[in-house]
Amino acid sequence: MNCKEYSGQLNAKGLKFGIVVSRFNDLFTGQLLKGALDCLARHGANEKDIEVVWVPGAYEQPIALKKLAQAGKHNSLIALGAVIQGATSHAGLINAQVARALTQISLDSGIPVVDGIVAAENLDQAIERCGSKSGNRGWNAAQTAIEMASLFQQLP
Ligand code: INI
Repeated sequence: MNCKEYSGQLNAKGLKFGIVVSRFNDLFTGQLLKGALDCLARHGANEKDIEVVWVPGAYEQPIALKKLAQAGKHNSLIALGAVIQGATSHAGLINAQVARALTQISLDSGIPVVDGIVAAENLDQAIERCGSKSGNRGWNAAQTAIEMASLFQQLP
């Protein structure tokens, strides 16, 4: 079959990224940001093409991402946060709301929004996902953002 296929490249040169990162649990989100910036740099992104926006917590992520999406300056947006389950159901409520909102912003704006928010049951799980045993979720999110930005440059 001679079909036309589209697939994003892992080359970030010339692509513009917006990163929204939560201050809440910044012991972890700082590591996610470090991982994301490292990934973008290693794939050829230019520092001047990356904007980082700090928000108080995961709950504030959607409104900040929506503002960036409306500006239309970025090829991909990345949400970085760490929601860690505590004694109450607060974390679970935040996770459900925020994940749904990120999807909606992405669909409404047509700009890829990558969910790099770690949802952890406890501190150990958060540690594992923020630069140790299970890698760095920020690095993974940035890689997805590069691939999607590249793919969207190709799609008609
Ligand atoms: N925000 C987080 O980013 N992670 C959490 O684990 C968290 N917990 O568990 O409470 C959290 N709460 C704050 C929330 O995101 C808002 O900033 C706050 O409710 C003000 O709107």
